[in-house]
Amino acid sequence: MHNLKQKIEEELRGIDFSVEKEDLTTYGKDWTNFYTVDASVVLFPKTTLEIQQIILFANKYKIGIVPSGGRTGLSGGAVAINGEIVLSLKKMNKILTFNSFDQTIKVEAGVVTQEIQEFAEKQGLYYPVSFGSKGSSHIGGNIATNAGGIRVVKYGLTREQIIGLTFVTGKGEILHLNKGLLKNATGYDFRHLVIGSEGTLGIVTEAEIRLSKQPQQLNVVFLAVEKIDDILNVLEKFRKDIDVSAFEFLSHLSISYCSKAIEQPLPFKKVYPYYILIEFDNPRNVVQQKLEALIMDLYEHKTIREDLIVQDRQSILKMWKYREEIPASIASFYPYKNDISFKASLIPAFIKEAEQVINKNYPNFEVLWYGHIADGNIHINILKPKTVSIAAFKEKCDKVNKLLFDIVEKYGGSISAEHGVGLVKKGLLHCSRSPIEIEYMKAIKKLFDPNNIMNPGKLI
Ligand code: 2HG
Ligand code: ZN
Repeated sequence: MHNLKQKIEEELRGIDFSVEKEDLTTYGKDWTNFYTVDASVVLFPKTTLEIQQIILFANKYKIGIVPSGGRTGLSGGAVAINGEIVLSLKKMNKILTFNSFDQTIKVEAGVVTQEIQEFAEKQGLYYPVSFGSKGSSHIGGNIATNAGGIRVVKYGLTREQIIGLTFVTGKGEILHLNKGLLKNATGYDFRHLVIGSEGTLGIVTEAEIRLSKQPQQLNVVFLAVEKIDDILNVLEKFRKDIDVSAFEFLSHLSISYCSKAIEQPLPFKKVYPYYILIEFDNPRNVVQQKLEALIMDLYEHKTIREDLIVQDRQSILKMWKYREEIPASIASFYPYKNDISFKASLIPAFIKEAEQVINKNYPNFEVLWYGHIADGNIHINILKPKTVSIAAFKEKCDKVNKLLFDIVEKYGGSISAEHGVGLVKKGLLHCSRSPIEIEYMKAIKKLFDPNNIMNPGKLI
């Protein structure tokens, strides 16, 4: 918009902003590949009232707002491509209150996920939601995408931790949703509508979070297996006896990229097609016998080939690095990402079918398989060969993805388990949601954001 800077200076007086090119490109995008940033201005509000002012301003001039948190998203949900205002939550980064009786905290939306984990730990409590980008991602972004990560199998998604939200709608109204209550049966729960709405209905400015009991003693078991079916067999047997808090799988190619990047030698001397990382938090003396019997049984049935069991904090962190650092280790290869989910029991059947499509269509591309298999979530990353142009690579992957999503649809899966739809999967939303559902989504968006100010062009 012509004269936007001047209008901001006049009408949003006191709110920090920047039109520097470097800031526009930094704050105008997330970790997604393949988009060209085009942002008009970055605003850095410090309060809910300032955010309300910005939303009213955007409505007045019919200009879009892209909310921007830690910018670690992988679906283009926080990319400005049409000259939007970028609203960074970076300066709303305070932990506001801690209630030790209720075991809850209230935070501003720009607090980094890991800070919440560390704060909880200092209070003798636990914030279980975790993933590789926890050191940069903001809780506001986690809420906008209903972030999942590694411990969903035991503790649930971000959704399960949130008991209250302060939210400014796309019309500029300030709502206090659910007010920190555990039980509240008073009709439509807008909190849950806002969680996962990808900034398309308004902006979360504060959140009340329920903390969990600290795990008694973390243990990690690292296993090597030959087949996908073995992974599911291990899961089934483990779950009978032990309350797992994470159950991840990674293919050999995934761990080899990662081990090089983190300069940590591979955990086993021999090479195996797949590895499993299991975390559980029962005290060792309680599960020791069960664990030994279980591992023995798995060897006897040739379900596993090698094992490593670690218990001290340093070794546990080291084991987790093999999994959590995979995305960073391949970031320079323009990975074409897939983040899909199924009922966990259907995963082997899906993988077998998907592998056929992938091997046939990408005979010369490297494909990495990994993910949080116990909660049904698999990540498939296709790496761009150096000799193929970015545009040709994307075009090819987009085509193959349609075939892959047909299989996802056939197995009743989701095209986005945890990264969100954003720009990347918008055109394929119909693979997971029915036309009636999409119509309702559009109608709800209109109700909260009649001028289509909030993250326009994302999700629907
Ligand atoms: C993870 O599980 C993240 O590490 C990123 O969700 C997944 O890189 C990916 O595809
Ligand atoms: Zn993930």
